[in-house]
Amino acid sequence: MARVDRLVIGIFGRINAGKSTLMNLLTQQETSLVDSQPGTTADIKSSVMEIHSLGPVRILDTAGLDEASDLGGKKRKKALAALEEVDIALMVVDPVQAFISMQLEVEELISSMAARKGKRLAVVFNIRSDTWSLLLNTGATVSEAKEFCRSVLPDRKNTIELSADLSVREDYLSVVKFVAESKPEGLIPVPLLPFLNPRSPVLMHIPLDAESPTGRLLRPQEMSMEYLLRMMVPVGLYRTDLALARSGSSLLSNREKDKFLKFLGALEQGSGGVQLVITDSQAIDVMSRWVPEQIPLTTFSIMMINQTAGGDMSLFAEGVKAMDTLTSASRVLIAEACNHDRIAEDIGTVQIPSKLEKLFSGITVDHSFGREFPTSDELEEYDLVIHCGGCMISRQKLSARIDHLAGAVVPLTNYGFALSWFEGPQVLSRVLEPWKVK
Ligand SMILES: Nc1nc2c(ncn2[C@@H]2O[C@H](COP(=O)(O)OP(=O)(O)OP(=O)(O)O)[C@@H](O)[C@H]2O)c(=O)[nH]1
Ligand SMILES: [Mg+2]
Repeated sequence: MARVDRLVIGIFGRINAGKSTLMNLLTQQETSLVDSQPGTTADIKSSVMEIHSLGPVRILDTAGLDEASDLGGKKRKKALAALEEVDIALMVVDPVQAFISMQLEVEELISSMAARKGKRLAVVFNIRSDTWSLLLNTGATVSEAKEFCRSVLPDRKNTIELSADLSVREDYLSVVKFVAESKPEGLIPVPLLPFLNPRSPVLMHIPLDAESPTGRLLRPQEMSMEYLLRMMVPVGLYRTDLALARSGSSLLSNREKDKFLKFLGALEQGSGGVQLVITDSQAIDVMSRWVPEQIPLTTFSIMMINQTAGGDMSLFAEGVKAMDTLTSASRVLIAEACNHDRIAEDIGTVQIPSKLEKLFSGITVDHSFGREFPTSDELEEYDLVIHCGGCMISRQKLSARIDHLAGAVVPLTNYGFALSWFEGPQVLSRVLEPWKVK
């Protein structure tokens, strides 16, 4: 199950501007409810598709930002959170509605927030047959109404715009062309293991703990297997019994170690010897002792976060240094982006907290799961955030989280970094060595 790096396109605007009409035009089906009733869209409506000139995309239809009432406030909060996670913000403006109301607060909010968050803003003027006649009474022209709306754009020269009647499905191609022109530069997906050569073998160490679902491997394991095969890299898969490996009995643990070294030795016969061992982070204590020093070693979690973070792990490498300054009075947040029920030896809720507790007795450890993540204000109370590999969240979502953390000035690291840190500075620098992160 490979993860697809999708271009995320969000549709924003005031209520009744025609946002859902645009959603349906882009998806060529009744994805969102369209109605003359203001406030029809409440939650974010998300649709994934493949558009010929754009590749894989996720399109988000959002609620109008100007609905009064408490419910309207909740809708606005969700829509603005979505704005933080898009690559392109399509702002739908009905110039007639805007001109007649003489209010541009919503458009101003979207434009300034997009500029602040570094989002590409593209304006779609919805020239509707059902509202433009209202302009007649004012004596103004559609061009004048549009010019009025442009006055709130922070970067008028570089903001691209389209004028179309969004209810005309035949205009699909021109709207798609417009979206393609809005696509920001430099969105090239990062290879999973960019430093590998195609000939020498890689050993993947997968301990399959009690939480591993029967019938499939975890996403990072499947993704790396697919990547390695595609790259023509010979792959060896190995499962150690961690309970035996860590047992107090040296007889049992040595027997387990010998079996592993025998397998590794066989792979070493391949061209150039084993170029890398990738392990589940939770087994780094065992692997860092068993894998001979000359063979590079890293973890799936580090591999994943490198890709999700767009190939730049410097923030996580900097953040792990905060572990050196933790005390019993510290407060740590463990953020896990995937939703699964947590049993016995869960890394996020059991393993990392108990290692922290052992070193810093009384330390406070909180958790956030799935799509939940604290706001900048809530983050301020933390001394460190330890994030999972992020294989279930998009690059855009991670980057929005990083923005919140930067706002709160809280260091961020990840499971692979943290579990390696517990094993000491040499192990930490060893797992980072293949990535050339210090
Ligand atoms: N003729 C015409 N009608 C349109 C056009 N765009 C929207 N409408 C109508 O305007 C009304 C609101 O359209 P929606 O697409 O639901 O607007 P919205 O921005 O999603 O509205 P909310 O979800 O309520 O915020 C519906 O009755 C649509 O049929 C258009 O381009 N032409
Ligand atoms: Mg709508």
